[in-house]
Amino acid sequence: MSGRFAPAVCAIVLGTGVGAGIGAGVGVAWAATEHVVIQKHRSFRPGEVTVKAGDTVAFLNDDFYDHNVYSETPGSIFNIGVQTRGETTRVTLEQPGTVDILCRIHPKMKLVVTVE
Ligand SMILES: [Cu+2]
Repeated sequence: MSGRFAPAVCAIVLGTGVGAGIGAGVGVAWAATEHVVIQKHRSFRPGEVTVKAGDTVAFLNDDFYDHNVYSETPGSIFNIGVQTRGETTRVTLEQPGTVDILCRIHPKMKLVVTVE
């Protein structure tokens, strides 16, 4: 099919996508994905995650200890502060690249997020 007709095809696909999204209780079909990373036994689980730019990582502290997740990777700098057990904090990563995520309280904790 030539490029001339592509817009009409796109419109049909988008229309279907929105309908499906509403049916599923999601605002839009192409909404960012949420990736859950659990903090357990003083480590991140999983220890490596690959996400798309604009996706959200939800940090859940499921440990007996407080944690303080942060990153000093340029373009993805954040510090979510101290999390007590059961707390979830969400961070949206917009900048493509490799993001090193650490815990201020436990220096051995390390998570690598690849943002595509
Ligand atoms: Cu920690």
